[in-house]
Formats: sequence, C-alpha cells, structure tokens
Amino acid sequence: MNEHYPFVNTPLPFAFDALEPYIDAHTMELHHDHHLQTYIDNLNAALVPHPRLHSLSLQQLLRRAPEYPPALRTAVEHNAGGVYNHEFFFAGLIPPTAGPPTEGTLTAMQPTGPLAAAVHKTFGDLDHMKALFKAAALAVFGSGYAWLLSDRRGRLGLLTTANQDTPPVGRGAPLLCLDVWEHAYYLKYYNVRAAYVDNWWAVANWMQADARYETAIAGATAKMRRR
Ligand code: MN3
Repeated sequence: MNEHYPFVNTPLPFAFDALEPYIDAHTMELHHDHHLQTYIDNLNAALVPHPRLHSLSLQQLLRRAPEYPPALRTAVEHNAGGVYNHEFFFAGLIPPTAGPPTEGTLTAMQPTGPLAAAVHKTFGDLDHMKALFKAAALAVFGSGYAWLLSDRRGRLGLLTTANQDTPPVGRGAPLLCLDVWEHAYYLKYYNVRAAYVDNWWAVANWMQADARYETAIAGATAKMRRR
C-alpha cells in the first residue's frame, strides 16, 4: 500500500484459497479485488481535485476529515475508512497451516507473550475472550466490524464499529478486527454470522496481534524505564 495518494491495492501474501475451508476462495477474491478495490478507487477519485491532500496518509486523512467540506468529509470517511478497515482485516488473516498448531485445536493460533498475559488478566482465558468477542460481533446490527484493542497501558478492550467507521483514536490501538459485513461471509455461511465468527478464529493472525500489542505498549514501557 502506498502511504498516500494514489492509494493502491496490495496483493494478499497468500492465495485466495489459502484460508479454505474457513473462508472460501471466491469470497476472498471478491472481497479483496472488488470490495476493497472499490474503496481505493473511490478514495483516489475523491482526492483528485485536492492536490494538497495527496501527501497525506490514510490515518492523517481520517483524522482531518472532520475539518473538510461535507461532501469531501463523507467521501474520505467512507472510503479511507473502508480502506483502513479492510487492510487491517486482511492483515489479520493467516493460512491455517502457517501458524504453529496449538493444543486442543489443530490449526488455530493463539496469542503469545505479553498479549497472552493480557488476555488472561482481562478476560480470564482466551475462550472467554472469544465468547465476548463473538457476542460483540453478533451484536453489530447490519454492517460493521468487531475489534480487539489495547490502550497505551496494555489494557485490552472490545469495540464494535458501524459500516466503515474506524475505531476512535482515544479507544486505543486495534490489535485484531473481524469484518462482519455480509459480503465477508454470505457466499459460504449465508445468514449464519455465528458460524463465520467461530471459524474465523482458525485463520486469525495472532502473530500480527502480538506485534501490534507490543507496539501499543512500547510507549508506556519506555516511559516507565525513564522514571
Ligand atoms: Mn469487507
């Protein structure tokens, strides 16, 4: 992904069928090459008449959008939001055989290190976190996302966002997100979002979440060391 305009669609680091049978190849291809591509195309088109915005990153555009005239603000929030959320979602996926097998489940990864400790501290255990995450994902009415986040002190939380809204900056750093728009699962799971959520854990990229967590808490750790 370019850091600024013109934004481009980065190929996935795995084949469309690499997440089978948990997420089917056709869904992955449509989702990445058509749904995400449309957000990228619409974002670029909205930015064409605004050369002063061409050097801004996705996150800068989203942060400054409230200052823009209404039509531009809407176009940026919908489309930069759609790009940000989808990139986050796709980066949080990993082929089931790529992760180390863990006890109990043959394929699913799980958090390690500081994030594993934080999950234990906040939720008791990973299964309880998954149950709460699932409940949140099922509670999204219509389209949106469920998120696992960390504040700068490493405290975990869950959040849902509607449509292509992005997590408010004050709510902490996102670690993992699940796209619960119907286009993310309908071809395989029809209306049964719960089964999609259950199976998504088999391809959730905990290595990515571990790394994001360590970045999220790095500031606080550095501050503690300086004291
Ligand atoms: Mn989507």
